Amino acid sequence: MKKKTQIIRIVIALCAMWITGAALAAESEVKKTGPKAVDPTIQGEENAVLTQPPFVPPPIKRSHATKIIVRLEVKEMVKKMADGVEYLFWTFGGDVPGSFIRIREGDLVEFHLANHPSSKMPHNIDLHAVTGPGGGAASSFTAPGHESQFTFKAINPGLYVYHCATAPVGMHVANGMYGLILVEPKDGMPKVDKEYYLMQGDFYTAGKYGEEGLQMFDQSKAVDERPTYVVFNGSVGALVGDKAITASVGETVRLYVGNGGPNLVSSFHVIGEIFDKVYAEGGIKISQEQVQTTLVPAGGSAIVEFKTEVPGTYILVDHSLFRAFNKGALGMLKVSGPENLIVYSGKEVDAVYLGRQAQAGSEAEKQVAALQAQMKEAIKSDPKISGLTKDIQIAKGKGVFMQTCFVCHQLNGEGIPGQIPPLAKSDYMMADRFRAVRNILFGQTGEVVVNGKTYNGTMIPLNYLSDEDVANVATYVMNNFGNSGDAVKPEEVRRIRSEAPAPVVNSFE
Ligand code: HEC
Ligand SMILES: [Cu+2]
Repeated sequence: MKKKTQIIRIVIALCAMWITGAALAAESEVKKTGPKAVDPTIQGEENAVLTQPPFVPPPIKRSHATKIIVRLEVKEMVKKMADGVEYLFWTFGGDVPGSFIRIREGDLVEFHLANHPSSKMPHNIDLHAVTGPGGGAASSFTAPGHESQFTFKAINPGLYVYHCATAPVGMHVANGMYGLILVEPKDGMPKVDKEYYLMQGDFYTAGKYGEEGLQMFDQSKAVDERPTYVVFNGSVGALVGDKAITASVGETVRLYVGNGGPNLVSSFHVIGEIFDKVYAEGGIKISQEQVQTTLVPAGGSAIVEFKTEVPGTYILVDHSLFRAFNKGALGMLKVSGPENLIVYSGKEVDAVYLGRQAQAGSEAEKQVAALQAQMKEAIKSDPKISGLTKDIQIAKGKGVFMQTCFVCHQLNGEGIPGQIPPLAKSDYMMADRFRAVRNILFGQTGEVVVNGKTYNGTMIPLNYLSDEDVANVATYVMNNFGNSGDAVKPEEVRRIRSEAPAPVVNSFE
């Protein structure tokens, strides 16, 4: 019941947001030609180079301030969260984290925020590099299919987070709406050989870690700060295997590390490296040297630098280790080049230590998917194995029955005379292979005749059960209590679930 009112409230809030969005958008159309400030220090004009993670735009060579035009587009898109797991990400520029923006201290930034017409939500941007109320949020509120423009002067150098600040802010950030903007100091950043961009984020899904399919955002997990996923660059394995970042022995590497949160603070560590220099919290001073682990606050950043001495695979983690090994906060830096046995000698990656992450990467993923498809085919055509899968389903389904159905239908499936119909030897249930599935997904109410007796009650939908649970419990009840029937497959449940609920049949058939 509480859930229902909550949903209604959310719907009302969304409508209100949509209306204000439309109003603001209309207003901004009027304001478009407002006065433009003139800044005498600005010479020329150029378009900002934006890059997708893990890449960083080239260093700025200019020795003067300029007017720099940044065009960023918000897109809501379904992308991979982990193998077999998808999520509707809200992105700045199509990626999580959003495009990396690099400008110079003193630049005048003409910022264009477009919201793709396919978006369902209005969005805006709060850049921590902006000095001014809301960091640009109010001036950039943009309805789907619209574009906003505002201008700011980059007064403060540093590595800054940007994020969406549209209500509910936590949810927009939890869906991936964050990125980094580097405001290089006037004299530039010291030269290094390699620069990369990575950003941690915590994600909250209705299903547990690794549960396949398109996963929904889970508000209560987010409020409780119990993330299902904690990842670098938007998905489990985004920086693993052949997607690892790379360097050669002897090169200096600089990582621009951000943390979008929305909740967790990151204890950023590279296993087997020591940060020669850390610019704590994304400031422009080297704050410490010889650092093992540096804190990256939610809504904050850090810059770390180190020289690679020994070839091999270096594991990037949030050293809150269950996040790394059980929730995805793990990446790789692959360093190639000649061995340096004086500094280190030993085997490369310990596959047991890293578990599944060690062999991940897109090639391995494709291989596994192909093999799994082959295995499914082989299973289908082998009657012995398909028999065993049915037995497994029955055994699992019993567990679901004991948690969910038995309170009404009773342990022996006999039901309660006059109130709850029996599942035991139920002619009604067994007349249709998917009747049990439909009952579970869509509920049933009104008169029903089971084994010659009439019942007139209500079974509420139990559609919170996963496709697998429904398939298993249906298989269990149809192969128990004196019934015997076919197994129901999770794919069949998924298909039925996606159909509109069949009209309830109050059968005297
Ligand atoms: C809260 C009580 C309740 C729970 C829990 C419940 N049911 Fe039912 N179920 C009913 C009632 C009441 C009816 C009859 C509805 C009507 O009269 O139209 C029914 C009808 C059915 C029917 C069709 C009639 C028959 O006996 O063949 C099936 C099949 C069924 N339930 C399966 C299940 C399964 C499987 C579960 C567990 C996943 C379950 N039910 C959980 C109350 C419940
Ligand atoms: Cu947003």
